[in-house]
Amino acid sequence: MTYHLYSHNDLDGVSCGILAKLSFQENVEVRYNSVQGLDFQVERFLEQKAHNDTVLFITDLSVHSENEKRLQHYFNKGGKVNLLDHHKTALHFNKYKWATVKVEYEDGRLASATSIFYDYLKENNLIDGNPAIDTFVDLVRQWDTWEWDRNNTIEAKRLNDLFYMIAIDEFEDRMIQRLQKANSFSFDDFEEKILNMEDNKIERYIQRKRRELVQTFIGGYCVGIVYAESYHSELGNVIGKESPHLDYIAILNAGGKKIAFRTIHDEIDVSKIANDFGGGGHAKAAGCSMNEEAFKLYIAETFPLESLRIDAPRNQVNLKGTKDGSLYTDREDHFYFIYLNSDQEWVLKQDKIILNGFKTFEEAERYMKRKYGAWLVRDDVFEKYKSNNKQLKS
Ligand SMILES: [Mn+2]
Repeated sequence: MTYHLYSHNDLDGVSCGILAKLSFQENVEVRYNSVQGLDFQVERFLEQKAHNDTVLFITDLSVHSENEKRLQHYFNKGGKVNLLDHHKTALHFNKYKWATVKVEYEDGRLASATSIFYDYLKENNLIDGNPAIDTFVDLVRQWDTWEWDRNNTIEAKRLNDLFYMIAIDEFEDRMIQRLQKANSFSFDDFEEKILNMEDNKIERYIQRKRRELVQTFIGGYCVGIVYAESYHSELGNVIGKESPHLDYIAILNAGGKKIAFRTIHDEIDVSKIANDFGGGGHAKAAGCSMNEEAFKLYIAETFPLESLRIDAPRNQVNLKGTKDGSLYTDREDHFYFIYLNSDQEWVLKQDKIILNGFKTFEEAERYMKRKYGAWLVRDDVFEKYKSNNKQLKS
């Protein structure tokens, strides 16, 4: 028996290829495809390679309706084909005997192509499972379904980082060697080293990018805008957490004419915003192509804006949320002071004028940052301000 496996060219898809090679060794031919490339491969298979002694696996992808009919015809004539996927959009394939599409397990975990394929191989006694493979498959599954983010499974993110840092062939070889013999899954010294280098690189990139952030209002939302071609998830996460007053972050790739939207807020659904521009995605991560309207709103109109200054990072005295008060300034040299008064109310003052009272420090800061784009001043500015203004709290 020989095997053909056509799979997606991302971590989940390639990990199906790795499991296939562990199971079938030199008897499997594996091809990785983009979403668009698969149908061509399948047509070519049916025309040139289909054989009674051949099993076709399609994983992490599904075929268009023409190929769906061809595969059903092929199956009816005794052809051996298995389509294994986890995308909601492929659920209708479950009507065929040759397809298994599962989005979620009974215990609530989300499924990935690799986890479904592993289940299949185990059920059919085609693979000798071991704890290393179990862990590997689960890391891939957590990455692909974004469960790693909620569970804070950093190893899953690092596995995907590694996947993009080395060639697919090398990734396959490394994983196959490791999964054949190990009782547990871990990165080796070389991988740890390049992953740490990559982490540092991302860290520096983000430090630079957060100093280029501009803030504006678009469609009633307070938006942070930054130009970046890579590390969108990391950027969206760091900027979102550092500046929770922003409803979402728009990451512009001017060369690629694309916008990515990210939010950390549960009450905001960026897929709706992407949808307004003909794009789509998930509630917390979405994207669209840059059409004329988006270009005007996100690039042309924001081009004259100056970057947001970041809050002083190394203060000992002027800290956020202290009862005695935190001092900010803005581009027009106003000072903003947020403090707790004797009625246990957080007061926001602009220079000597009280603007408003708030229940929490966070609300006061959010109001000020959205309206004035102010930033926390350094300790030395704070000390000077204190000596010039003896009665800060009145
Ligand atoms: Mn997948």
